[in-house]
Amino acid sequence: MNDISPPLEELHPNERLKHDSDQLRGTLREGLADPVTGAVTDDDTQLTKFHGIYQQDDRELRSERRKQKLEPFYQFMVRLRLPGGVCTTTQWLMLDGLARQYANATLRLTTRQTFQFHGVLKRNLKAHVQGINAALLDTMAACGDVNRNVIATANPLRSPVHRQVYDLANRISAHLRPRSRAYFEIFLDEERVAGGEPEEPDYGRTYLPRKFKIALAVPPDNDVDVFAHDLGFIAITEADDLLGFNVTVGGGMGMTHGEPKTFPRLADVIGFCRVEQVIDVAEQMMCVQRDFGDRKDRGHARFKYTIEDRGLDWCRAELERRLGYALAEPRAYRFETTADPNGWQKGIDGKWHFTLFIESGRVADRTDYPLMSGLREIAKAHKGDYALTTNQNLIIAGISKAQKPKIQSLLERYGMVGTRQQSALRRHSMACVALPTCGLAMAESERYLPALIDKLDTIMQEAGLADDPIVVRMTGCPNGCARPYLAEIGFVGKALGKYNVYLGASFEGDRMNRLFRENIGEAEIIDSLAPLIRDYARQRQAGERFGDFVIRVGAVKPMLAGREFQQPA
Ligand code: SRM
Ligand code: SF4
Repeated sequence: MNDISPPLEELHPNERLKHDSDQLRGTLREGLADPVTGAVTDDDTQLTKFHGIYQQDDRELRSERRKQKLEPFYQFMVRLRLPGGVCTTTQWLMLDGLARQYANATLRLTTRQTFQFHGVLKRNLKAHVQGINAALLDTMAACGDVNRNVIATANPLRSPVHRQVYDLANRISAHLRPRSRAYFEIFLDEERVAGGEPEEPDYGRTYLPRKFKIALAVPPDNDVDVFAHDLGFIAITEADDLLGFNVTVGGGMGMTHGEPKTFPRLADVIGFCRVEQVIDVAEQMMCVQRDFGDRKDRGHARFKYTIEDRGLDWCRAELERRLGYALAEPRAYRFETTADPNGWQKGIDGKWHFTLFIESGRVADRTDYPLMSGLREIAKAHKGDYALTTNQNLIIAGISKAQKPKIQSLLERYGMVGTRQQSALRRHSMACVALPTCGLAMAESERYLPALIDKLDTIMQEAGLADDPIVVRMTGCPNGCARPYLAEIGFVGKALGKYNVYLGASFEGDRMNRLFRENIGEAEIIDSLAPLIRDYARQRQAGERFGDFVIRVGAVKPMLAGREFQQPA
């Protein structure tokens, strides 16, 4: 049971807020019904997060509305809990309808394998969540100081092992979901049961010190970036049997510019557990962080800092004490890529899967590319699954041989294949949301990276590298939502039009990059990267990746440990 020791007064104010929230209820019910403002109270904005909902405002309208003496244009971002990232095509059609009815007519596929809606007004919020509920989906614990959406190597239809791992992601998610009925009462009009409810079994009244993230990877794919997570499980298989998992702890991407005590950190492998031990390990590891994570300083509250402060040996011993058994020694494994496959893949059961690259995960209808309509038509034709990837892409999964020509013709009709063949560089790129909705963005990301890729593509083509993948990721601030410190080329926003450029992560996702140039604009980005790309074309060794090349030629030093991550002043 969560029994935090120092008096609440000595802790971060959010601890008191959680403690006094009546298990995440606060005054949300009243706040949502208040027609005078488009916002909820400051305290309630913290609590909506635990229900998967963020209050935002359109940042581009701020000054105009201030001039007109209007409150900011408040709106809500709504994030689904979708462990393992699969929905049926029927569910997709329902979500598509909700996006057009209540949100900004787009669906946003995230780096954690789920959906976000943007631009939902307060007056529509309940109806929107009820629509999600009607699709048998929910937004519980998609944000907040809890275990977040559990991610897994994409597409459970790929093999029985993928299916097992997907099922485990769902079981972990269900097991670690808050038990409070607040969500049901606030959004789904459930009556509160008289006599109160028991305290959360794992979370207590103050939940976790900070968010907690779990990923499951099936080698050779490291699409989930398993080392970027608080807790990770790397599947160990033998002759297509799942034997268990190597357990990783202490990964995280977020940092703050100019604050050397904050840094991204790659997780360490601490042992091996059997399949039937996974839920137990996940629960106990989360509870270790619940009890030892920093509740005074939210900038130091992620599990990675608990581990840096106390050490890996301590972490493993504390876990094993709670489990009542020891983890086994880690087993051998090998990752080859963090990328998704491209286009058609034949599954082991003769079914087909089509991976569609979705630029920055944004599903929208643009005049030159009616992607949202196309995916709607495919969803109507394909009675199966859509599997989201942690690279913000979409897999149309489990297509029969007979149905394949129909899907292919729809892909062509809506311009998703053929003329829209994307370069390898673009297919390996990701950008976070950033402006105009993200309140923390310092620079553009999703709206800018495509144009920068156009320019880098020209250099790549001229160098004869049109088909060579380089992992490129951009974020609008150092929080790392697109995991930029694991990109061969990472851009991290510093100010409008200015980025820190990081180089030299591995293609397999097991080495972070290092600062290459600080606070530069587009012209300098191009000028500094073009010669390296050209040299890469001429001087690379057989099979050498760009991230390895830049280290070999001395453009940056290799990263060895999180603590060494280079923080500019
Ligand atoms: Fe994130 C906060 C978007 C994955 C690290 N993230 C935010 C917020 C909610 C901004 C806010 O707090 O006001 C962003 C909402 C923007 C918007 O308008 O939609 C936001 N994060 C995203 C998404 C949508 C990016 C995307 O382009 O897909 C991803 C949604 C994931 C999901 O479905 O659950 C997203 N965020 C990540 C990841 C990647 C991952 O988890 O694999 C990270 C780095 C990994 C990690 O947690 O260490 C990440 N987001 C953060 C942080 C920094 C946390 C830290 O330890 O310092 C923040 C800020 C915070 O928590 O204070 C943040
Ligand atoms: Fe917003 Fe920063 Fe995350 Fe981008 S990385 S979505 S700018 S918090």
